[in-house]
Amino acid sequence: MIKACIFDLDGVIVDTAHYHFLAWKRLANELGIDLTIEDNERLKGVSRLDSLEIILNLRGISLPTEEKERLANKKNSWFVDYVLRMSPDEIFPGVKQLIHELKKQNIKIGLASSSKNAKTVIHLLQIENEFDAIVDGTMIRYSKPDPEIFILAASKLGVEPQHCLVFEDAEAGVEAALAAGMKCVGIGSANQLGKADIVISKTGEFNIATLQQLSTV
Ligand code: B16
Ligand code: MG
Repeated sequence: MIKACIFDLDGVIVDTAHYHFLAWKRLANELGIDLTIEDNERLKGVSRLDSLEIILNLRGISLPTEEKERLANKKNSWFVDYVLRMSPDEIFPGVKQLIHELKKQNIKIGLASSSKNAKTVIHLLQIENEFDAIVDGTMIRYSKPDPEIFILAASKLGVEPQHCLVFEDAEAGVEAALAAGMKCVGIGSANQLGKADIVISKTGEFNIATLQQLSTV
């Protein structure tokens, strides 16, 4: 039985994934690297420094830690410039309604975002009070595909992992949810997220009537 739904943020609740892409592409271009949309898929759900490492590896570049931190901070300042202009009308259609429907069925609601900016984003979107528990990139040691973030979210919600359903747009996030022993709805394309229990193209398309069909326990 599903007792909690845990939402990823970037790409599931709002399209901050696009802002991450624009900021990483700008940084990559400064380094003489062309970052394609396909390359960007590998950055989704992955921590800031791990994302930079993936970009540098595209050209076999290795840099000292201090320089990597400087570059990651630079990317983050561009990302934050986009974020600070966000407003509640950027929440994907149907997401707030879905959360409200789930709550009516006594389903607990969690947020599990690898982003250290997640709290700023949900504050600007005016949805911070929708969540029973929030885990962000400042609270974890290992980023997705490690299951740590989802295990911590489940424990804060007081729900066992096998009773949790995760909404994720990143391959690394789907892997993390499954490794945590949870069910997972992939948001995006079945080509990339085929390991998820079901894949839908948009979060707002989730049919709440199918919720318990996803559960085997
Ligand atoms: P930050 P999510 C992830 O958020 C993004 O998908 C990923 O692209 C980003 O690198 C990561 O957060 C870290 O973000 O640089 O803001 O700390 O999808 O887990 O909500
Ligand atoms: Mg995401």
